[in-house]
Amino acid sequence: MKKFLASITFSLILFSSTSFAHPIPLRGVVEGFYGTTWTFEQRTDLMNFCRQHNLNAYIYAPKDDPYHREKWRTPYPAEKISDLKNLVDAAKQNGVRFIFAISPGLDLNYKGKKGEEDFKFLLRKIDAVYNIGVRNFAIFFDDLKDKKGNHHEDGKKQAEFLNKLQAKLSERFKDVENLITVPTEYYRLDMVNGHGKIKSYTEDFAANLNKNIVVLYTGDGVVCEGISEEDFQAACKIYGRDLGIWWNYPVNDYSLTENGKRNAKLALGAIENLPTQNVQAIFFNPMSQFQLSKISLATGAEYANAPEIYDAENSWNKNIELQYGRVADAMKIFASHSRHMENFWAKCGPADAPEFEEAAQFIISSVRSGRSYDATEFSRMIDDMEKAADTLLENLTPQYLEECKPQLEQFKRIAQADRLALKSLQNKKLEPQLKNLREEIFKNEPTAILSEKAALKFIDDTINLLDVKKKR
Ligand code: LOG
Repeated sequence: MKKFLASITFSLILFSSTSFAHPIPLRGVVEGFYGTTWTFEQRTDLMNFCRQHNLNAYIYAPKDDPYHREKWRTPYPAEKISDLKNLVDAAKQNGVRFIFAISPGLDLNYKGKKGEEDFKFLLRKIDAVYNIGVRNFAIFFDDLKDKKGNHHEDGKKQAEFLNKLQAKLSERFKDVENLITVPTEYYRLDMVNGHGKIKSYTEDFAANLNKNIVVLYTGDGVVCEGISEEDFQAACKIYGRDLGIWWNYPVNDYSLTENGKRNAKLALGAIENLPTQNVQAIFFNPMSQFQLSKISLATGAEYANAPEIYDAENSWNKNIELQYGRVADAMKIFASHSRHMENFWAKCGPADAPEFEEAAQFIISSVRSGRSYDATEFSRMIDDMEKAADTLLENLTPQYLEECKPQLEQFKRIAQADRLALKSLQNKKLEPQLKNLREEIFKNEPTAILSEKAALKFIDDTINLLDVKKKR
């Protein structure tokens, strides 16, 4: 009976949720990050992932594929074309639109003889992938600013160029879908000046661009905490059409170690704070760490399939369980300390380990004001962190481990230092090893970062509080 009731409830939930769900029409992944591109094997794996999570599109736009941007005129070598063909086939088999993007803006000529020539180069490039089955195309004009942060683009010329391409493509091929683009001013606060007036580039681009061309933008900033319904409507209003979103999470290409070779922080949180109404398209820009991107991507897929009822926390837990099976609990602990991405211009992703942060702050303030506190639960959290790091270091397959080993080792060091910090607070005396351990955390090359405001901060807060030398 119980089982029966449960199944009725379950179908009711399913029914009500599906009747509520309005999937975003075009939803998927944009491989649009800087740095090491994904391999063809990984991309093929992604097509399967997209089918499983009901994502229907993938944009091929790796910034560091020279043929995509720097050498956009140069045709792909035969070998690369054959790799692309296999990928396009895999996309088709999995019901995923393969969208081929070119970023010609670095040196594109729009007008005159050179403009004609460049138009032909572009068509040639498109023909080559049309012949292997590609039916969706995108032209991106992002990141064309000079060192001073100014760009010299002409919105009208760009729009006319795209219109001409769109017309040409639909004349030549009956089966090519509408173009997708990203303007040069691709975040809302860059589309307007200080007084809220629309800048001339955006005004010209928006006014002249064929209404069927899908425009993607990244929110109020390049990497931002969310897009409210109002912010989204405001951006759509600027463009006079419903926009699509290029969402810069879990991408971490702007978080680099000192030697610039590795991503310092992994973005392992859920997608959150995105609008639910009138979104035409959503594309998540991932990390070069392919396997680890799947946590956010799976949550993003849930959002995209049912924005109105999406529950980020719930989705995050569920998808880690699906992906990590018997080490899911350990992964949840590690991932919870590596979700928030922030630097002087970027801010995105749920807070790192909020429960830990709260407990740590409570203890620090208790010590400061001479109040007593119970650290049993906090101490257990620290033990669990170290255990989680060990479990993952021992059990993750090499494929996963190669994407997060420095971060896991760092996580372990931080947990050990947290334990010493707690002991120091309890004895009101700095443990002799604590400062060394703290230094080691940053001495390790490459420097991996996590939990800056929670587990890492607890060490620093403790040292600041107890370091007698510092106080003098
Ligand atoms: C690039 C993107 C990069 C991302 C995050 C867009 C439209 N373009 O600042 O390739 O991965 O930021 O660093 C970008 O977001 N530009």
